Amino acid sequence: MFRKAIEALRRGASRTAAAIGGGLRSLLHGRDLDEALIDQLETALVSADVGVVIARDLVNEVRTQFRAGVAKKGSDALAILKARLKQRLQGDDLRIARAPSGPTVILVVGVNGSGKTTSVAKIAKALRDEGRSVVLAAADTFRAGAVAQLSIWAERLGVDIVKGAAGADPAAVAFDAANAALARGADTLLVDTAGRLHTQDGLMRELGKIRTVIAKRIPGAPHETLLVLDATTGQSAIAQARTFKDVVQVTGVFLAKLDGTARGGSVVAIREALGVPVKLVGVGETPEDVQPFDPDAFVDALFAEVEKA
Ligand SMILES: Nc1nc2c(ncn2[C@@H]2O[C@H](COP(=O)(O)OP(=O)(O)O)[C@@H](O)[C@H]2O)c(=O)[nH]1
Ligand SMILES: [Mg+2]
Repeated sequence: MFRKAIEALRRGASRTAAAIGGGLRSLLHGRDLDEALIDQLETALVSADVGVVIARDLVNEVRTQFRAGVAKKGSDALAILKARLKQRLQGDDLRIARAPSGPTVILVVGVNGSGKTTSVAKIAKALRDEGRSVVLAAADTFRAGAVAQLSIWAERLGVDIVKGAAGADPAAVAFDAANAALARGADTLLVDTAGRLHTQDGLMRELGKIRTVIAKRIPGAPHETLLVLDATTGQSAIAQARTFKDVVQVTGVFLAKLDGTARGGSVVAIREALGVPVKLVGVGETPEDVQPFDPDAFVDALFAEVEKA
């Protein structure tokens, strides 16, 4: 699932890269390393929302190697940072889970406006382009217009959709959609849900109910629960992630709107805070604008501006 396109990932990370680059390029190029420079590195990482503790940890390694006389130049510092960052993001299985047989169910959750419905459309398109049959479940019956929004995507993409009336029980819609996916022998069922505010207990319970009814029809479902986070909200996205993780078993993060932020370092912080990796990133508003998350390419992209001569 999903072709790797490093160029699009670079484009998505370009604002963050510009911010980091603007701050660091002049500092690191051809300069000898000193303590003040190392402090500035730490500040740059914090402003990119890598997180204070992680930034300190990353930079401590630079400091240690500087004091030991191993790291001498700005470029040495950069090499250490990149290697450490890549190391931190390594070792996760970033594939989207698949059912061993029958439809794969992907449940998409997150707060209002984070980018859930758009992300559902993106995943649907990627699957459809692979020749897989997709059914969408419009289980966001809470917000007026949400069903219509997903219907428009379904029509444009030429995929099936199951929807209930406005205000219908979302779990009932999910149940009907699971049945439809089974009856049609669909490859994947994508369930769009309402923008649950993590403070609203009732809405969180509703999410639990959706999971239960789907699992009743399709054993092992949902196979993947993607939490959609809005990258532009930085640290508050991490707070949301923690709460969602307590309530539903999140198996991966879809980090939307990476293209719209200079705080793309939050990928690292999210990984750390949740123990769940970013699997997909959104890099624009059209259904094509989705990328599998590639840790090495991402770290290279973050520092691409610093390395420019
Ligand atoms: N720039 C950009 N905008 C996005 C991305 N994903 C979603 N959006 C926009 O974010 C807004 C909210 O998206 P929507 O899917 O309706 O969020 P939902 O409430 O969680 O379903 C819309 O205007 C989308 O076009 C992305 O990756 N990049
Ligand atoms: Mg929506």
